[in-house]
Amino acid sequence: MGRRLACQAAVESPSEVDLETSGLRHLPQAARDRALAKNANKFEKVKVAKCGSRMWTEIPELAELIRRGETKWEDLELDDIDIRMKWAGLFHRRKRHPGTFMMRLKVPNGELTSAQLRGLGEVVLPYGADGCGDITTRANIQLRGITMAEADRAIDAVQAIGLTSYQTGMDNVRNITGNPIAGLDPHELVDTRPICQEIQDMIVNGGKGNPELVNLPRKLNICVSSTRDDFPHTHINDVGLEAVVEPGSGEVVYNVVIGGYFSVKRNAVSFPIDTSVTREQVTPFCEAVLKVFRDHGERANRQKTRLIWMVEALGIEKFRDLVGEYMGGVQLARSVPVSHAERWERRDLIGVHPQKQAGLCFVGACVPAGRIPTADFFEMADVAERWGDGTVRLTCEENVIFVNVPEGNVEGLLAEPLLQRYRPDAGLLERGLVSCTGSQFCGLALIETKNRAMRLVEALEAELDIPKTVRIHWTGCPNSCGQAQVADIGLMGAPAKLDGKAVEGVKIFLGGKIGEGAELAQEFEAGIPAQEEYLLPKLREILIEKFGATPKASNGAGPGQLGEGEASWWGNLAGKFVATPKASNGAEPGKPGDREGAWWRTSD
Ligand code: SRM
Ligand code: SF4
Repeated sequence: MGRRLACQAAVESPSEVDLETSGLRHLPQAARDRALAKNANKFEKVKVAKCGSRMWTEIPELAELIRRGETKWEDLELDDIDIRMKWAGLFHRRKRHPGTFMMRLKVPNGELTSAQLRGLGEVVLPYGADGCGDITTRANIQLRGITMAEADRAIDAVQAIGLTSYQTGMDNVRNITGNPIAGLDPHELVDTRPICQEIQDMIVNGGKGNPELVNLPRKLNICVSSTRDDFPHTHINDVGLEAVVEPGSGEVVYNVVIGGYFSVKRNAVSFPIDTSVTREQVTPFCEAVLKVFRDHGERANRQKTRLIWMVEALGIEKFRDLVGEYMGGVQLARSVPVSHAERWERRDLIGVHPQKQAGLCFVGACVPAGRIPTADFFEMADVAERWGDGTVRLTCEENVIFVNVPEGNVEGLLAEPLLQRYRPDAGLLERGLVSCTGSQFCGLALIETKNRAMRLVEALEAELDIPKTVRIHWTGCPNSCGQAQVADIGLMGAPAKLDGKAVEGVKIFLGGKIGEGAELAQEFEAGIPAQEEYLLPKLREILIEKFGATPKASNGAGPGQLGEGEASWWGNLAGKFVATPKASNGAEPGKPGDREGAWWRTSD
């Protein structure tokens, strides 16, 4: 077993640190001191011992050793395989699917070309029934099933199509989100795509990785909003840039809000810091914020290391001054006041909509719980090329938008088999459904989410008339990746008891508002067993009492069941969302597997 496989011992004293390989390398002395302090959290110790960015060169070597049969993934150093690999975007699914990885990408502003869609499909194709993808709540893609033996090839494959998986996990910046209909939107102030791309290129050095920004005290989320809908949710990002018109010059500038985030311990809504930046200042500003965070952020109690904690400790004025200093002595402008006489109804992007370009449409299609079976990557690419301009957009609601579709092509697009599964005319619950990964793959989950979410939506839509879209968000634990607190109805995995025994349960949140006047949902009820026989009547009651739903005129169906002859529109996918042991999936290497053995086959 070579040096690389030996256990990287925790650093006992600062003098033992090898600065070449340590995560301390790009930190100033004060930040090094915090990372080396006795009270530094355990992830700081892992980073001091070896920087996660080292995996960019070590993964190809390790994968090659595995391919040659000289080692096994089980023999690799635990901190490398379970923690540091995340700097390369590879998340070991030790608890649910040991030996396989989820690969998280960066898709700035959620835009993908048909070539990229096919390339992503190619990455997961070899894994047969174990491979699939997900659209995430940051309008991003995660791929599943990747093995250590193929890890380097997967990384190279996504780099070859102009994407990257670097710096997507642990203490790095997450996918930069923008307006999903940027460039097409009659109501946008600016096209957010080049801005998101520029910020990302700064962070990850054009995809090659940027060692200077790999050791933040914690994750950080950035988004750019260009309309009153606030599609990328500035209020729950650590850094939100809101395009506004500066009345004096008529120029678009960006008001800055800071500090939104969710966690087990605290859920914070971002607040304005009385700062605006010009288009030219956007990326230098983000870079300065990241460096101030890196250099001044706490590295002790991990529950208190997100950006807001540092800004609260410094004070807003001191924070602004520091950012200006890091930008080379810039005096940052104050924010631009914004007021609107009339209310703005946040737009629903599902369905067929005219673009600002005459004669062209965008078509939002509902992807059931955000899950993309491997074959659908290829089909999406074909459909986008056949009827649109060959590109698609992803949304934070885990859906897909086909863009630049000539009016004359809309009918053809709507008739595609893919759009019978990814429906542009989805029901008023399905179109508002968001679900995190849940226990199928996520080791932190308290409950299964996606499959359950789909079944409940189907049952509720079958029995209720619902007057308007109700946004139901599922999140498998209090980390709230599924953003339960922004939903009309948020369902969060939580403990519950049934006949004195612990069972999977949920906490229900109600009343989240997004867009203008955003507010977090408040806890409504806790301890509800997640089994459908308990949860379905509870949701039915909430929909009737709080959202004006009415029972459908009899369709012959019992409550919570489909009526006779009423086909389940997602029936083909219905069974594919629940974990089963991975032992045999019937897939031969390199071929899509027989779905019978797939791990998302229904079993509960
Ligand atoms: Fe998340 C950790 C999935 C968006 C807050 N999140 C995780 C991990 C990596 C845990 C793990 O190792 O298993 C999950 C991977 C599961 C898997 O196999 O997919 C995971 N998070 C997700 C995704 C995929 C949920 C989804 O189904 O869409 C989202 C990926 C976004 C992306 O493309 O990067 C995702 N996570 C979020 C969001 C929502 C957002 O960004 O708007 C949040 C809340 C907002 C925030 O971060 O402030 C979120 N995830 C967390 C946290 C709590 C962070 C904290 O400060 O405490 C954790 C746990 C942690 O970091 O310690 C976490
Ligand atoms: Fe996993 Fe919890 Fe995030 Fe869901 S909310 S993906 S269960 S960490």
